[in-house]
Amino acid sequence: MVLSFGETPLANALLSAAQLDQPEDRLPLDLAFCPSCSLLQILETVPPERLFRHYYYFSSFSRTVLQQAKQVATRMIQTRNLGPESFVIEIGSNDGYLLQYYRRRGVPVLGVEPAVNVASVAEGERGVRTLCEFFGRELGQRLREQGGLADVFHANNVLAHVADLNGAVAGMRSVLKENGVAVIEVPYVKEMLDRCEFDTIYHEHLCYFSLTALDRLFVRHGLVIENVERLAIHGGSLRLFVAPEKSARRRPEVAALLEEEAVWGVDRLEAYQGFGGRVERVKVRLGELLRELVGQGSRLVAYGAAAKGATLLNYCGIGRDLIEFVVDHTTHKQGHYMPGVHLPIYPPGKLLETMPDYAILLAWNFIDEILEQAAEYRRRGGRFIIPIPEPRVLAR
Ligand code: JHZ
Repeated sequence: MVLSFGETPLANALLSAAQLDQPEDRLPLDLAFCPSCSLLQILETVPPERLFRHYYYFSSFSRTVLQQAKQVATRMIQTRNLGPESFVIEIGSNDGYLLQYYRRRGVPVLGVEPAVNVASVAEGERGVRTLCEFFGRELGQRLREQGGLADVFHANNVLAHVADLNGAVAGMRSVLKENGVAVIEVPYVKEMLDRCEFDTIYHEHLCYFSLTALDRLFVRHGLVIENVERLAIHGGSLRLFVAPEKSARRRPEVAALLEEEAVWGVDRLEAYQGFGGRVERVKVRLGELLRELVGQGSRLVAYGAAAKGATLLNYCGIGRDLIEFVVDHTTHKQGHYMPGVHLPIYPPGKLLETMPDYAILLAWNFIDEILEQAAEYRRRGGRFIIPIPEPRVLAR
């Protein structure tokens, strides 16, 4: 065991006003390390049907996410010479934020997205053909039998959510062409530890990946990590290029990062043990800072009704006694309440209407984009608090 958050509500289980006085489920959230596969993981598996059939997270609400999606699609189309004869699959394809860029260039696509409300936006608003199902061994096999083999297979921020990881990777192997490539993005565990990004831990995220753990996973299914890139998105991610064993050529970058991980002790418990203490210190310091500001008569709110915000607010005990509301520009989240702490979610315009003194940036991973949007709030004297890795008030 590395860290225990006790019992917490589900991070994306936003509440309607009518649900506020109904009992809310709280489930254990404990982080543990497995020395035999060197995987950091939580111990509770919430049934995926419950987490993902109706979802509040729409990838297209971030400009950064869209820019990155467009770049990677353009790059894959160019480097792989993709055209009308090619085929691209994405699992966890959300609202079609990525596949739309292939589709616009005439490359046939298929999204797989279990959230009914999100898949319907992909189909209806972006014309992205989407299977509203969970991807796994069986669906991979079925697509293969139907002849739907992929030149490119994307899985962005989805592996951590999958309970049957081996099933999903076996399914991926089934649908990949022999010369196809899977492009996989995952938040990087090393960055989570180094930058104390403890709030990215919640029930949806079952695993926190190192390259070492992923390498062991793919090898088991006849797949090889050919290349790895570091991305800044979501607090620091890895982008892997994975290919079937026979066609794969491993680049030196992979061996170099595996070596780096061996040096920091990726497969030893000691590399993870100090994390719990550092997380506890953030909780204490953030609580002290907020109480001090409120004690001085300041008014506080939060920016970004992110899932990670739910972990942070609930774990740190930041509720209505300290902050007034949360703003978020996702229209689907507005009018709802954050789980556990029951803070109401409003559109960002509420910042200028009410001019609170401080806004805690819960979506710290989009700091540049959000500061740009909130330029007027800052110009009028509003200030941001960045909670991690060390709680601090941002300079004006
Ligand atoms: P954001 C999500 O986590 C969900 P979350 C998921 N579980 C996952 O794996 C990770 O991403 C990687 C809002 N916002 O992306 C939009 C603004 O209001 O950090 C979002 O509600 N204004 C699949 O939920 C929230 O902030 C803005 O300008 O922790 C950001 O949520 C921008 C850019 C965002 O992820």
